[in-house]
Amino acid sequence: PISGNAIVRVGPVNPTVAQALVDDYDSLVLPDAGDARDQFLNEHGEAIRVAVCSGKIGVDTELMKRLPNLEAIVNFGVGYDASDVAQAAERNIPISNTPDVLTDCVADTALGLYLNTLRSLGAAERFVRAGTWATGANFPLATRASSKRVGILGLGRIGAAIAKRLEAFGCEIHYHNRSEISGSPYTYHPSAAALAEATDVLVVAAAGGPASAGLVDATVLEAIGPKGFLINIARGSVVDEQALVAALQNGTIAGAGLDVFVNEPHAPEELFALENVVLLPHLGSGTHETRADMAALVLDNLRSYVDSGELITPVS
Ligand code: 8YV
Repeated sequence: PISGNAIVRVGPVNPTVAQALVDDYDSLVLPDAGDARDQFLNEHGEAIRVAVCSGKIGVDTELMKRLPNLEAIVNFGVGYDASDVAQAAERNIPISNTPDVLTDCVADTALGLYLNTLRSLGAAERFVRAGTWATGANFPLATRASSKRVGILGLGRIGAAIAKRLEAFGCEIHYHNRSEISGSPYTYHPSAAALAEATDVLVVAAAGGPASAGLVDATVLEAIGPKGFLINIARGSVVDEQALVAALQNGTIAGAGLDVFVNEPHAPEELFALENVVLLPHLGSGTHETRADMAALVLDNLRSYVDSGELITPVS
């Protein structure tokens, strides 16, 4: 049996999950840093078999090494790139995530960013609030959002839900994945640059982690071009953030809508003064309903693992 001192919470997690870990499991909580963390790991590291974490702070390389008997990682979030996935695979440590339950909300956020960015709705709202409209000034014209050619970088569950929504806006959908999806109604491109070249808006929906790091680089941004836009609801790491800042400052691309950043909760301060970028605080899945569903799925995975040694939604 897996007892409370074999389960550890790593980093902050959803309040419902945190409470259940205490009430139902009497589990341990890893101190954030310093001597306390070190002492904790010396004392409990060997006994820990299950780690519960989130997409923010996972079981990273160093921590995983200090947990020699770790058997499973239960992750809050569909993305689990904060954990050392390669080491977990080597050690046969399964990871569960929270797919499907958040797909609609993240896709809705992508559409919100898409409309906001092309139609400058955030800047337009600031224009009213600042009293500028009342002076008789006209807000500058924006870019049509309907009937665009949109490239989805990462046509997975979330990418497909974004594509479906964009189809209702009359958009023509293109995509790039590592391999072509047979039977997909959308146009495949063999690289991110080719996708950006063929479309007006590039929407990043790829999983984070080493395989996608820096995929949207200066070359891809040039391919998006001065009339094109970038939307990112995936992970900041998929985009070369310094190249993106420069591209927005120089007009290499027309604009961007960003829910995710490399060093969250910090967005690059150079972007704060730019009107051609919409900045959100990583809220893709952030609704009461979806966060409750994610919490329930995390707790179902933990319960199942404790009772039967099987996760319900392991990542492949
Ligand atoms: C979560 C996310 O809020 O699911 C993901 O991958 O990025 C968000 O839905 C985040 O992981 C929780 O920290």
